[in-house]
Amino acid sequence: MQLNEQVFQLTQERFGRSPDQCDDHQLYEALLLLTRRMAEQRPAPQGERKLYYFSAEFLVGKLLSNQLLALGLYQEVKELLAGMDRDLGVIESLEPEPALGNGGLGRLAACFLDSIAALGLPGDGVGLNYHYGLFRQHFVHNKQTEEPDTWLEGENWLIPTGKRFSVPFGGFTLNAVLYDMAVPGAGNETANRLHLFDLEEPAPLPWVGIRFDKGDIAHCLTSFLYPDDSDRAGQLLRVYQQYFMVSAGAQLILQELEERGYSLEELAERVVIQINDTHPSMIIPELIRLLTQRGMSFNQAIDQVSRTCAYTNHTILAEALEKWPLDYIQTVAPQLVPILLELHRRVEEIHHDPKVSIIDGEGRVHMAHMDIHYGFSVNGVAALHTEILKNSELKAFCDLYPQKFNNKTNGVTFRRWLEACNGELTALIDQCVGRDWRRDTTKLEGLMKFAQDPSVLQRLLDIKQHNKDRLCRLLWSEQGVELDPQSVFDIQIKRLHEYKRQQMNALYVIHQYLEIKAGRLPRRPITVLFGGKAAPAYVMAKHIIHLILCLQQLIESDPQVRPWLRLAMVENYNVTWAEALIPACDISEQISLASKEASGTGNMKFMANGAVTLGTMDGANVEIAQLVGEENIYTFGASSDQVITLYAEEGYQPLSYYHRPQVERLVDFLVSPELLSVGDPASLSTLWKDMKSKDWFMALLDVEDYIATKERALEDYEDRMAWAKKMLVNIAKSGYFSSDRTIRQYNEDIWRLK
Ligand code: 26Q
Repeated sequence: MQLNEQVFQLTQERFGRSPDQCDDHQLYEALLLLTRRMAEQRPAPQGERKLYYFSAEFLVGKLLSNQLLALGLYQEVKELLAGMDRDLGVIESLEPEPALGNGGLGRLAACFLDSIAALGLPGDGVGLNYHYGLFRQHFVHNKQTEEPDTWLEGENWLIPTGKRFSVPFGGFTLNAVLYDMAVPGAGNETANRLHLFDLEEPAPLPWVGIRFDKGDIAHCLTSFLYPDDSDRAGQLLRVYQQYFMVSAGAQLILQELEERGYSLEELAERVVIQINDTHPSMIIPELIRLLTQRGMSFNQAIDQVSRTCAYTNHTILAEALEKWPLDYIQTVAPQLVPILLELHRRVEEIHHDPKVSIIDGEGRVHMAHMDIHYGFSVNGVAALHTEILKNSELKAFCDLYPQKFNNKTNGVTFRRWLEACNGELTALIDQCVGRDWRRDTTKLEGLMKFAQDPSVLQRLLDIKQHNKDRLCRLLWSEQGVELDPQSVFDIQIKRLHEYKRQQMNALYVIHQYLEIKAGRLPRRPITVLFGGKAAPAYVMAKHIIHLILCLQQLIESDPQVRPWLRLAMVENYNVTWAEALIPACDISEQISLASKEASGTGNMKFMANGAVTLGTMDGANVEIAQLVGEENIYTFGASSDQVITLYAEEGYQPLSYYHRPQVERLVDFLVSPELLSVGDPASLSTLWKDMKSKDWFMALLDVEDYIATKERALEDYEDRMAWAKKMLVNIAKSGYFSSDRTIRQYNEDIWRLK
């Protein structure tokens, strides 16, 4: 049946009317149902080995366009709608964004699923179906508030599978109900699955905001991603979530193994499990438990599991490395305790170094240590990050198992992060180098031929302007924020974290504010945009949001400053906002303290969309700098070696930097009468004191270099043709950062699927 006939039939059946009589919501629903069914009907890719990608987060973003593109229906649907005077963009804007992730780790998992499917590899995701996501962010009195994100209302992308697995907790048992999202491969006829487990009887909305009964596991386990873990109940809930995900996932794997006609002894040959950070690490003892329960010897089970599991590390921040007290596991999944003790004992027997122990002297289980001992691969997510893991953070392990360590520099899917979000740039690229870059993104290098071509350079500038205009309209209609599209757009969008140093960017804004107040105007108006959520219990990150929002209010209400400097923080930053912000960006802020940002992936998306990076030599910025050359990136700040030495010698003293005259007045502005008049004095002064006395992520160390470098970038921006050339080089060299490349490397070195 033709597509238009199918749509007709659907709307008739469901709404009793023809498509052109439907409102946008009805058309959205009809397209969702049609697309979901077509994706669901695609066969899975075949192979002798199958990958299961376990992750606490899958930040998939809106799916309608994505699925239509992958199914090859995008153009047809667009034209069908246009024929009825309707716009696919408007219809898709009605889709709620699935709230199944927080930041880079979750978005990476989504890009990986997209690439795995596009490469036709058999690989499914495994995670949880959070009913209210992380939270929906609002700003009230210049502070973040949190509300449940009710993305599941109405029709959605979940396909009920009818599969159920029973998960035994200490003292009670719950059924895990399986829902799937189809992941159709772009350019082929197959589809993988994202498996999301849920409770049988999930709770209705929480009482107030995001507060709920954390002890009511049977109804609240899948309510939120990363529930507040500032108390014991919250920490236990996270362990319950993790065990629920891996126990049900492990049972699914063994069921599918059997259905494919293989024996348990073939597990390692037929299955590979990628553990995305340590949240799914309990899959190791759980699989050992299930295998021994089915009659395999303990030694054999360990051997199978160790040859099946591979671990990806995404952080070196000590506080983000999970260590769960053994008594939590005793409460949540007591059946794992003897297994963990035995895994630990075997390590102790051979290695006498407490640095590599699984269970430490305080009875805490180091999840990453277990993964490294009982997995066959450990990878970092950018070259520098992997080197730091090998040479310092995990050196003791690397000495034991050098062959396990490998690097897989992150990547992003260009189908979403260029083709879908930046149609005009895509069309220009097609004109310049043809369409083949979709298959092999390194073909974007063909753009280098046009580095001196004024008409191509001018078109790059025009497209950027067009995207800035579009963003301005959206910010105005959605959030009532009015911006100047002729200004320079300087954008920092990412999770709120001290190491990412949004506070250092705020100090730049203060610098620029004071300059304008003193009558020294910038060459062109500057717009600084922020977006990001602070974890509900992360107090310092909330103080930083408060600072940014206070600065926004101060600047907005100052007629002397407002024409020259604007600041806006996007409310409830998410994938959908990123898709509008990234194509509109001139300067991409990637300013983490060197050594702390494992990779970053936003940096790659910005680059592919013609933004120029202003960044430290951290994470994948290092690789970006190598690729584009120093004239096409603005780097500054202490090197990772210097930072690592400073920490080791406890040699950083913020006060000595604070007392520099240029720095002191910026920091003191936090408690100036101007800012105190719009903000909460307690919050501002806490941040002010912390910056002077602790400044754990060394914003004051780099702030002067940062300001000077940003000023240089803004100066260079005025030579529009020279700047356009930098944009072109960035786009041309971005092909390396395609997640298709990353996935090919995972497959060649770790998964070996075909
Ligand atoms: C830790 C302890 C207890 C509970 C939760 C957590 C926790 C939660 C979320 C730890 C880490 C995360 C998220 C991490 C994350 O998003 N990491 C990012 O991963 C990206 C993909 O590799 C990298 O590009 C980023 O550099 C890295 O910050």
